[in-house]
Amino acid sequence: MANKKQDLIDQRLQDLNNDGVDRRGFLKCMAWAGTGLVWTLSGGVPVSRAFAQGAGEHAAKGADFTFVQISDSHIGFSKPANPDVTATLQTAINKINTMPHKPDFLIHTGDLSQLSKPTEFDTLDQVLRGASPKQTYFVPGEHDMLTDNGEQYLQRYGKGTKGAGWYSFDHKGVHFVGLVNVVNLKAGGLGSLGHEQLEWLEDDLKGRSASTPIVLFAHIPLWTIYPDWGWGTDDSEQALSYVKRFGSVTVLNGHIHQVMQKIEGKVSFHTAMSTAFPQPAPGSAPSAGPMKVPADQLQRVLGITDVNYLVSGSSLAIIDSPLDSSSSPMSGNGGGTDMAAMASGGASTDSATEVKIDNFAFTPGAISIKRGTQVTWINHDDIPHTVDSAQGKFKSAALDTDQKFEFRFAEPGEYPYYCRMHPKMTGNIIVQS
Ligand SMILES: [Cu+2]
Repeated sequence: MANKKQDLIDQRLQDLNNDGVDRRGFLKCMAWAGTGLVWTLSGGVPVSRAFAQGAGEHAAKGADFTFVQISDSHIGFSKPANPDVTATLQTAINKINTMPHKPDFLIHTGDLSQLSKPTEFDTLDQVLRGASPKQTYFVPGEHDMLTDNGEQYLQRYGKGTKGAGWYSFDHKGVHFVGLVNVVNLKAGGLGSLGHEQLEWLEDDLKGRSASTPIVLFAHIPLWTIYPDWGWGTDDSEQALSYVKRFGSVTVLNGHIHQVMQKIEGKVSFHTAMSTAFPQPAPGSAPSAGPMKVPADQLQRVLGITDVNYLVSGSSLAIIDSPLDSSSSPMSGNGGGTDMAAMASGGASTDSATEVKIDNFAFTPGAISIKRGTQVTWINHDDIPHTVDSAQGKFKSAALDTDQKFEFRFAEPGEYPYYCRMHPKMTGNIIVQS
């Protein structure tokens, strides 16, 4: 059975590697691993081509400035998909430090930590202190919002920002906007920017010349990649409507731990690799989550994104570099990937009072219980989840692997709930009278 699933994943990878276009012909290019892409915006016509060795240096030559995006470092994660995420972040920083061109700054697009623990943020800070660019611009991921609704994140990384941590700045003629789409997520929904932030964004962009290059960055993709896994943002259309009049817009996101790109008019969308662990391609596995690859393959599916800006010619090049690019990219060769998320137990005879969290789902998803029953949720995933009442009646802490949450239902009624980190995960409890 595992082989069937493996075959499916391999096939999917192969399809994507072959034509780089998904079934809907929607994506211009999707580089799964070990490949990079140079984009050139020339006279408003975007041209993309796969880049060969050395293209990175070529693109950087003559660039007005460059910066590097890193993402999803998940400091604190220690599961089999990558037992040492601090080491791979360090490798990423080393790679940045030895680039032939020195980036002006770094952008970190969120999930700095795994569980928002002070020690995790401390470790991240310590590694980043060794980076040659001294400035890093951050936006939070849902993993940075745990325990305190992001207060600690704001104290550490959000000084001078608005709301939950959004802000803008200018660099050598380019206007950068950091957006936050991981707070106040609603049951069943996707990432969300919210009314207040959208108002601010509209105001922030107002009055800027249409010739100003714009870079938007946020954790969850600002385009709908795969809604079943929550890979999109509910109100991103509204945000994008404010940048329509600009001649060059670049949108940089993380969250999905793999490279995807799309060009729509003057807007280039791009997601970055993680420095911690890969995730499956959309729909190629039962759920999102850390994907275990053979140890010698890991650094080919982790990486950084080098963005080269030629302001004068309104030209940009985005180059994804895996941490290890020493040999050919990983391909679906049968001996390859192994879904960590699949290693879950099969059907068993649970009592109705226990709900498992497996593969980003509550199982069983809906239960009917007698009043007074205590329900226990247990997280079997390698990723933390929460159990939040949609009506505000109960709310768990972030549950790491094997951690539990219990709640006794004293009153009859219906109790829909969801995971506040992954709002597509929903469940329902019906308490009989
Ligand atoms: Cu979750």
